[in-house]
Amino acid sequence: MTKLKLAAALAGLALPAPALAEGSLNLYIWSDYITDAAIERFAAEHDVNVTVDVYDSNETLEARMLAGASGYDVVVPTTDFMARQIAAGVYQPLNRELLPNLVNMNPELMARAARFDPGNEHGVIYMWGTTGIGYNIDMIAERLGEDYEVNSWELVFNPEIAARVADCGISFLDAPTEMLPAAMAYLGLNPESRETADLEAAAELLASVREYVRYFHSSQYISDLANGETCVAVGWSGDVFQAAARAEEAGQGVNVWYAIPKEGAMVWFDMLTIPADAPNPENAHAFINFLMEPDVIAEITNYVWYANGNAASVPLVDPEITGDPAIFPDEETMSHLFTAVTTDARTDRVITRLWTRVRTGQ
Ligand code: N2P
Repeated sequence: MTKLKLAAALAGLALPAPALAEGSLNLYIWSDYITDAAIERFAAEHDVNVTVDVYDSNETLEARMLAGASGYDVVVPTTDFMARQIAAGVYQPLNRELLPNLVNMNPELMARAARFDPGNEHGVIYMWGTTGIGYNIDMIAERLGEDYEVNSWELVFNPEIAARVADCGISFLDAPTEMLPAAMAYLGLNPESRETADLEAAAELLASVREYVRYFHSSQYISDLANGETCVAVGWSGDVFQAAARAEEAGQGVNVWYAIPKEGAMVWFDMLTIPADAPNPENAHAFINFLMEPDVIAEITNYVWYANGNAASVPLVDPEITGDPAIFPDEETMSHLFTAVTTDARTDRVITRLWTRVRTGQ
């Protein structure tokens, strides 16, 4: 808020509607995905009031977007969801003239994202990562033996093994389009298939371990893993590393780590996009351009532990992060990764029906 606006607000004066485009920016983003420092820096440099709301599922974001008039200027869908939202007219094409920092982006990664958005017309990669297994090293060793290596989905999908660790707390993501393909990978099915029979087989597997799952939630697990409240979480790479970092800082002897299972894991890209009806499209572009400044995005990666899509930022990222194949997958790890697949309305209904069954255990 400028001094003038602050003075007016304190005096209880009604402010005229912001006449200048630089008035505000409303961001809707995944929880635990950006730093306050970055938001404050953008607000100060651009003299803009920034509001931030958070979500932890693509389904939640999609419902807001399809309802329209969300009031948001920048939102961050994952590529598979973004593709069908683009088809539904939810996002505006980006104005490249307002995004000179696009030159900093990694062309190979942007080409991957372009499979969901030809020409990268509507989105820029924010962060990307994998969906794997977060775990408490000591609690697993106590239950499965010092030699047990966490490198397979069996830890959560084999009922005999899951049963042995259930007492220290297993959580699953409340994300059917990620949990079902993970189960398919474990079953040896093609995890990119969306055939009803394959989805059903996956749901049946998940139902068979349901009794060992303490909860389904897509953000709670960060603090639970960090505090030792739970010992296994199917979760997103950076979130698990955030849990590990928090645990280390707390110094209570909780050791958390992350594994990309050998049967394969999903790699996904989260995209910066601008809703078609964004109230402040110029600020939205300015913000996306700001997030493509190498030092800005490197600082965020250093805090959220997700790989970004900005090639120019890599030298500024903590070597502990760039050197970790679980965060910046090497060729070998990449070869085990499968991608998210955009589903149509019919398949969506199948997935929703199966997921209800999995969650309720019926
Ligand atoms: C951040 C989770 C973002 C990853 N908490 C989901 N695509």
